[in-house]
Amino acid sequence: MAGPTHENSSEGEPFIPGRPAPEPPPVEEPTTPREPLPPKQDQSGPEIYSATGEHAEGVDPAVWAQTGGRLTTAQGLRLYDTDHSLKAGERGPVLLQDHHLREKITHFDHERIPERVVHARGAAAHGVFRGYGTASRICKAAFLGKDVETPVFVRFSTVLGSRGSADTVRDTRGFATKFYTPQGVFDLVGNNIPVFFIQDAIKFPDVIHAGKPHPDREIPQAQSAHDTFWDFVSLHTEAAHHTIWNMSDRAIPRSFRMMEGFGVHTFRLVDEQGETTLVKFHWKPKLGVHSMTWEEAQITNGVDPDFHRRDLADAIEAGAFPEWELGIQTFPDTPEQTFEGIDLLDPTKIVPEEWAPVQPIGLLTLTANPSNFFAETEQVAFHPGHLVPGIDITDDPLLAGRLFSYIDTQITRLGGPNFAQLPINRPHAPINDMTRDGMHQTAVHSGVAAYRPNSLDGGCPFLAGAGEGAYVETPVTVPQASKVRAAPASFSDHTSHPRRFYLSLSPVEREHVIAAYTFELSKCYEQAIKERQLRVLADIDPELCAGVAAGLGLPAPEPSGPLPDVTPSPALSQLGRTWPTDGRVIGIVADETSDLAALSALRATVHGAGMVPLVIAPHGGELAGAGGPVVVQRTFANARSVEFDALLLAAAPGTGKDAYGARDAKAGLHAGSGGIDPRVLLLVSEAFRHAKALGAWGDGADVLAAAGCPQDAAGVVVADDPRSVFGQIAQALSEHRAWERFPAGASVS
Ligand code: HDE
Repeated sequence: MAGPTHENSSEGEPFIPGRPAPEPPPVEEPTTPREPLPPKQDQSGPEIYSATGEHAEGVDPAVWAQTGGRLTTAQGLRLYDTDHSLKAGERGPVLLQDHHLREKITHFDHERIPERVVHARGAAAHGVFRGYGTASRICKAAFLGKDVETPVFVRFSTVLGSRGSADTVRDTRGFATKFYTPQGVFDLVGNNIPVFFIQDAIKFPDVIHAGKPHPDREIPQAQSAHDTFWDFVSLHTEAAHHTIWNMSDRAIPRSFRMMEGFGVHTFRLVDEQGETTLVKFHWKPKLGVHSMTWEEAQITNGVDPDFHRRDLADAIEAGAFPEWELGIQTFPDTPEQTFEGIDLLDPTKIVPEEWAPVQPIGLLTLTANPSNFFAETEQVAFHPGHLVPGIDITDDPLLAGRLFSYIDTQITRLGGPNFAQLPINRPHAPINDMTRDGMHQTAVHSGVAAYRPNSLDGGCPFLAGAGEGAYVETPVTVPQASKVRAAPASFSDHTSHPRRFYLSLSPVEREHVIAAYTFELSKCYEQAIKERQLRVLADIDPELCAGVAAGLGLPAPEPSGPLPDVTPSPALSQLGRTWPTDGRVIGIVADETSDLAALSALRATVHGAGMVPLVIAPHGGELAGAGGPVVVQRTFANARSVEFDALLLAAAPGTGKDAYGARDAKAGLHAGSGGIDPRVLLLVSEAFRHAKALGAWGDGADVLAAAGCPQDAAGVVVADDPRSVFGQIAQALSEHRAWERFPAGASVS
C-alpha cells in the first residue's frame, strides 16, 4: 500500500485512503511583528581565548595561533609534550589512543588545498585606494569619490606555472585587486597584458590545455616554449595579438611594481542619472614599465626563483610603497559599441592611448605585506562579477564565461560555497544574505526565515532601492536576434593589432620580440608547427618573420595578402621616457682595501636617493679597515648580477685564499684580468651585457677593463669621486638600461 502523501494528509491527522485531504490551517501572522534583524557586521568565528586561558578581548580572529603562552590542541587542551608519540614503553609500539598525535598528523595531512587551475603562482599585498573624484562625473561608485579611501588587497601572479614555479618566466601576469568598499566588494581582475588569446570563454580550456605542460611528462613547467602551445596559437590566429605581447619584454617584468595592469574587457560605468559610458581600465605604475632581458630572467629563475615575490615584500617592508594610478579610457556607449572602427567587445583588441587618453581616477598604494601567505594570498577569491553600483559589465563573450567560472572554481579550490566568510574575502559592508549552511559554515545565523517572502522574521531582510545602494543592472537593450554559435565579422581581424604593436616598438624591443619567437619556436620538435607560425608572422610583419625564420634556419614565407595599414601607438613602447628610480638595487663591490669612509658615505647617499645599496665583498660580516667597519650584505659566493640594477666598483678584489682559496690556482686562467676574482668579472660582464649602469672609481676601474667593458660605453661612468659616479649612475637608471649598448641588428637576449 502506498504511504501517506502531503496531498491527502495533514499534521495531526492520520492518512485515510480514499478520503479527500483536509484544508490546511491558515498561516497565522506573528502576533508581535519583529523588528528587522540588524545586519551582521561580520561573520566571524568563535570568540578567541588566549592559550593562557584568558578571554582574549579584542584579539583579531584572523590572528589565531602563537598569540598566547602555552601550546594547546585544537580543542584548547594544554600540552606538556609535542615531540613524542604516546608509546607502551620507550621502545614499545605507539598507542592508537594518542589523540594529540592523530590530531596533529591528520591536520597536517589536509594542509594543502588544490592550487588555482591557472594563476597558481602569486604574491600579494594590502594597501589603500584613494579616489581622485575625477570619475564621479560618469560613475556613481562611491569609492571613486574625491579622497575616499578604500582598503584593497592585490594579488599578482603568473598564469601557466604551478604554485612552486619560478617567478621570472615568460608569461602573462595577473593583476587582481579587491576593493573592500562600504557598498560591497569590487574586484578588478586584470592582467599586465591588455588583450587575451581568445574572444570567447568557451575556448579557455583549449588555450590553457595547450599552454600547460605536456600531459605525458608534465614538462616544460611554466613556459610556452613547447609544441602544444605553438600548435594551438599557430592554428588559432586570434591569439596572435596576445602572443606577440608575450614574446615582448612585457612578459618578463623587472618587478610587479613596474608593470601596467589592464581590465582587458570593456566595462560600463553608470552615473547618478543612469547615463552610461564604456571604459577600459588601466593601472599605470608610478615607477614606469620595466622588464628584464631574457637571459636575466632565465638566470634569475635558478638564482632566485622567488625574485618578484621577494622584491614586492622587501619594497613594502622598506617603506618604498609601490603605487599605481587607476585610469580609464572612455568611449560613448553607442549601440554599435565600437570606437574608431575598433570593436569594444573584442578582447583581442586595444584602443591606442593616443586615440583615447588614459584619464587618472585614483591612486593605489600597497602598504603592508600579508601576515600569513596561506590565509590571505592563497585563500583570496576574486571574481569579475563582484561589482558595485556604478560599474557594470558589457556583452564581451570572454567576460560572460568568466562571470561563471570564478565562483565555480572557488567551490572546488576552497572546499565549498562559504569562502566569502574567510577573513581575506569578507566584505567590509554589512552582510545580510540568505545563503545558509554548507561546508565550512562559520557564521551562526539567527532568525528562522532564510527565505523571502516571510512573515516569521517580520518580512526581513527588506530589499533596497537604487537610492539606498541597491545594485540595479543597466537596462541595456538586447538586439533581437537568432540563437547562434558564431562571432561578429569584426572579430575576424587578427593581424592589424599585432602589427600595430610590433611597429610601435623601438628597434631594440623589436629585436627582443624576434629573439623570443626564435627561442620558443626552436624548442618545438614539429617542423610543421614552426612553418605554420612563420606564416602567421608573415601576415604581421615581414621583418619580424624574416628575423625569426633566419634564427630557425628556415625560409621566410610571403604574406598571404596585403598587410594592414596601421598607425603606430608610441605609448606601447617602454622606451623613450625617464622614470623615478625608487627602490632600485645598487651593488657596490668592495674589499678591505677600499676607502671605507667614502663607502659608508656613499651608502648613505644611495639610501637618501630612495635606492637600496648592497655591499658585495669577498666575505660576509664586516669590512674592517681604514674608515670602517662597513657591513657586508652580499658575498662573491652568493651575489649574481641579476639582483642589481647597477653596479659600483669601489675596488678590484683579487682571488685570495680568504675569499676563494680553492680557486687560487685558476687565477692564472685570468691572466689578462690581473688576478681579479673571476666571480667579480662574471658579475660585471653580465651586468654590462644586460646594458646595466656601471660605475667605478679608484682601482675599481681596473675591473671594467678586465671584464672587457669599454669606459666610453653608454651607461659606464668612471670618476674619482664616488658621489659624482653615483649621480651619473642615478641619471642613467632613470632610463632603466643603457639601451644603446644592445648592438642594433644583433639577436640580443
Ligand atoms: Fe582568469 N581565471 N579566466 N582571466 N584570472 C582565474 O579563477 C578564466 C582571464 C585572471 O589572483 C581562475 O580564482 C576564464 C582574463 C587573474 O586569485 C579561473 C577565462 C583575465 C586570475 C579563471 C579567463 C583573467 C585569474 C583560476 C576566459 C584578465 C588570478 C583561479 C574567459 C582580464 C586571480 C581563480 C587571483 C584566475 C577563469 C580569462 C585574469 C579558473 C574562464 C581575460 C588575474 O576561474
